[in-house]
Amino acid sequence: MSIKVENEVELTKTTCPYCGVGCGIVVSKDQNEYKVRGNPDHPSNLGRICSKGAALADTLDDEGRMLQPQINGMEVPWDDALELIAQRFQYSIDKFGRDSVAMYVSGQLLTEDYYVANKLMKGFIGNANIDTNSRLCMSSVVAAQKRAYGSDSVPCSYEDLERTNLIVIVGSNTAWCHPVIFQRIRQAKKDNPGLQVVIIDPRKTASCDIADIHLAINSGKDPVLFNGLLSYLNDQGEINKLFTDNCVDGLESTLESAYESSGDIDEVAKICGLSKEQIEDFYALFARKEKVVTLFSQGINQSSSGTDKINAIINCHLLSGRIGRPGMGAFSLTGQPNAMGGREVGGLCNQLTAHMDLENASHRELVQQHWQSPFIADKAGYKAVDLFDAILDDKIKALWVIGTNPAVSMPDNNRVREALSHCEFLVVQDCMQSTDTTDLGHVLLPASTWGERDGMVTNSERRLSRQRSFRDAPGEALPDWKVISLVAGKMGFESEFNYESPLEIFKEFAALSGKENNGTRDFDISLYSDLDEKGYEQFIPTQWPVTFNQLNGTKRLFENGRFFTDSGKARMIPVIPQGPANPVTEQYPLILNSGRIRDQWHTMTRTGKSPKLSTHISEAYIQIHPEDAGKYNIVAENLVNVSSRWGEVTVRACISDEVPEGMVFMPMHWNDQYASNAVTGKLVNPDRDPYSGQPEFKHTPVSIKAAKKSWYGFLLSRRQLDLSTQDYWNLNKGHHLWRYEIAGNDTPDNWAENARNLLCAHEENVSWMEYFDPSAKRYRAARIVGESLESCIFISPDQHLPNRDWLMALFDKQSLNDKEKAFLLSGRPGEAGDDAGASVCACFGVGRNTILKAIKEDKLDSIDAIGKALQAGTNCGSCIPELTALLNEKS
Ligand SMILES: Nc1nc2c(c(=O)[nH]1)N[C@H]1C(S)=C(S)[C@@H](COP(=O)(O)OP(=O)(O)OC[C@H]3O[C@@H](n4cnc5c(=O)[nH]c(N)nc54)[C@H](O)[C@@H]3O)O[C@H]1N2
Ligand SMILES: Nc1nc2c(c(=O)[nH]1)N[C@H]1C(S)=C(S)[C@@H](COP(=O)(O)OP(=O)(O)OC[C@H]3O[C@@H](n4cnc5c(=O)[nH]c(N)nc54)[C@H](O)[C@@H]3O)O[C@H]1N2
Ligand code: SF4
Ligand SMILES: [Mo]
Repeated sequence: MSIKVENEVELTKTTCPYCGVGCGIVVSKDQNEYKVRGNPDHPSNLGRICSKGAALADTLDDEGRMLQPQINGMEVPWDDALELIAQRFQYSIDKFGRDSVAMYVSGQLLTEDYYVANKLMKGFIGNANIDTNSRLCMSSVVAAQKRAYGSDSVPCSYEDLERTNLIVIVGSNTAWCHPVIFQRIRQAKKDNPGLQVVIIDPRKTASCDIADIHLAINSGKDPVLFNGLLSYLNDQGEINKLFTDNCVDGLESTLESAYESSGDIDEVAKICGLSKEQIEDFYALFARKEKVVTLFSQGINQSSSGTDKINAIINCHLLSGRIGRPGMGAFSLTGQPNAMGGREVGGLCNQLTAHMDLENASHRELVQQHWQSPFIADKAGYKAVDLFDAILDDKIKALWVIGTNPAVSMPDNNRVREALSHCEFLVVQDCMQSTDTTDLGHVLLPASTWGERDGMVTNSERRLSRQRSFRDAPGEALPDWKVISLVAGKMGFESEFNYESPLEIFKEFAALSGKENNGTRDFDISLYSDLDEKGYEQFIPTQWPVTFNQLNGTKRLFENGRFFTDSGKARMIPVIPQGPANPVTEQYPLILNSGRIRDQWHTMTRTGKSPKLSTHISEAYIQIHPEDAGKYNIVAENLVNVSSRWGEVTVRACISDEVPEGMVFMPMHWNDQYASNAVTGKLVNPDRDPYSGQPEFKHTPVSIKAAKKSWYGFLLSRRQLDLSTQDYWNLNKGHHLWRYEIAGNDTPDNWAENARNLLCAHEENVSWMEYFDPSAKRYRAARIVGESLESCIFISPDQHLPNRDWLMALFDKQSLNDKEKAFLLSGRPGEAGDDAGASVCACFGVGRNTILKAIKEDKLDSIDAIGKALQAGTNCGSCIPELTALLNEKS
């Protein structure tokens, strides 16, 4: 633990556990209350944080944590669980061969955890059947960068965003997914009026708030756009001859294929669904501004041709020499907090540790020697989607899942669930007791998590930072590296895994990175081979490579024009744009695009616990264009059945022209813990990129149909209830309450009895208010205990139900006044002004109606004015795009 005491308050400097921005944060503990703020000294965020970071303290309680190892649902001592895992893994190896066991791990592990897992699998168990959720996220970037640069290197720094004149954001909703980078760009625009921003995304997202140009490109057509740009740059003489002559291979063939495949600007415009003027403006801007950074993320990576798409972008930077200099480069945003660290330790099944190659015999020898291991894997293992297929094919008999929730996050999810259920021996190591994956595990292992664990992470700009613990893990939870090492010990490798601390592991890893390196491999952190306790404790966030020659790390790669290919030159890669693997059909006419929302993290195991974060968007939904809604008879707020060849889910309709006609969008977050049937992955096709194996999460053909229910309703309760028997339910954590949206196929005979059953409200001495209109089939009831609202239920045969916000706010009150009681069952306050509306600013809990009212009555005309009047938007700034939209709405 690293705790400093200042004015009696304990302070810990650590790193946020969410996105790949990797913000430094300071946690303070005053008596028993934790507070979180941005660390002004951390170079990646300079004190800023976003709504998720700001709400981290809400996730620190022990509710829902896994506390004890379990075998088939029975709590057992650690030793029994470890023994069983070692035995069952050994049994599989002996009986079915060493390829019959596997691990599936996560970009949210710390570098030390990740290193130890890889060492165990690739060196001691002796196969490369260890893959990670980074396969779903970063693997196409790895493949594309290796093709272009000879190494998986991200050339840029965040600082380049402040030193550039054009930022092209492709397939990234930066405002919601990398919010602090978005804040840096917004500030950079203020400081440099010459800085322009182009957003390329089929949807109009919150990120468009800072866009000078938004190109709402047709799904998947980005390589056509970038091939067109490549030919345009060449035509305009924007080729950097000095650079391409000396530093680039593959120019001619790449140009040739770009000319052939993309045609003239008219054709590019047609294919991309954009106007000729839009394309010309974008191309001219790129050509004119020498300093260009292209930021990209999952709208590019998660595709059946993601690797090519990334190379199409890199090609433009190589041709124009816009790389290796301040303010320039193709910049991949990493998703998870340690997506980059995972690649450093060789977390993918086709990598070897420290950016070495499985196919390279001398690399294998070097790693094996460093590990003193009996084996070294010499061929790639199963990539994520194949791994679950291999379980169904009975090739994998035992699987150990650590720090990821594949029962929610994998594509073709019904099949993955089938595989998890089919697996003869499934170990799940997680910090939470109930997830869709732990529910299927034979052995469950409690892991410590953020706040309790110590180690290293690397962010999008190659910056290593420390996560530091500041509280004890609950129950018997242990750090991941410890658990893996203990199992290794039980398998007979005690002396090679007898680590005492993460520092010991980190030093071993750092030493390996420098071994016979001499500048031949990009990843080198050998300066840390001798790091001592104090150095590790006081570790200053630093960008790799960091060696005795580069003591302060490295801001930018390729400054000398040398790359890590055999020739030392970068490679341009000819890209022939491919269609999606599964185009839309008559039966499935709409494209399903899926991704993220502002305030939830992945499968919600932690952010779902925070009322602050759960009020922004409270229910699983599908975004549908008004024309499509009309075409398929879907009305706003309807429940919708969404079907694909792979599965079906039921979610709420959100009708919006922010998604283009022909496309629907669904968030990836909801799962069986929070909704009856809303796992987006159940719909997603299993298609993947041929080079990287990364799945196509952004394009699955689907159909939509209104889901007719005989009644709809909602229920608010101070106690968590079990509504799993309802036909439709969606759970959401509010302040002092649980909110359930419900709907049913059959109308109950006796509503009063049914409501009491749902609310578990059978006690006598509570006051029970009820309203029932049998002819209109409307039922409403509230349960008052003492003077405070304990629960309420509202049922209707249609979607005409009162707004939930005012009722939810009543749960904040210790006692209701007479007026509130009188209006309670109408679901509306006596006066309109009393309803704050849906949450917009998560930090200060400011609602939509409050903001709209203040804009109108106090004549607020800017973000600053709203901030001064209501505080909204003044802490993390994540809601600024929505405040802008509200300002525009009133005008
Ligand atoms: N709030 C929040 N932030 C997160 C996460 C989270 O769960 N919640 N997760 C983190 C992780 S692991 C990751 S990987 C990142 C992901 O960060 P992002 O990649 O920014 O997030 P997504 O919402 O998956 O997708 C980005 C955008 O791609 C667009 N898109 C879809 N198809 C296309 C296309 O054909 N072309 C183009 N140009 N765009 C397209 C989508 O409309 C979407 O707006 O976020 C990280 N940050
Ligand atoms: N439809 C759709 N699906 C997607 C995507 C998409 O865009 N659309 N994106 C994909 C991408 S990019 C990603 S990265 C994945 C993410 O998907 P997952 O990795 O499956 O999602 P998480 O919810 O982050 O899962 C992390 C798990 O680790 C647990 N955990 C937290 N801390 C610790 C710890 O310290 N130790 C251990 N052992 N466990 C811990 C959490 O409780 C949780 O169960 O989803 C992918 N799936
Ligand atoms: S941008 Fe937000 S979620 Fe990402 S690291 Fe920073 S505070 Fe955490
Ligand atoms: Mo990701």
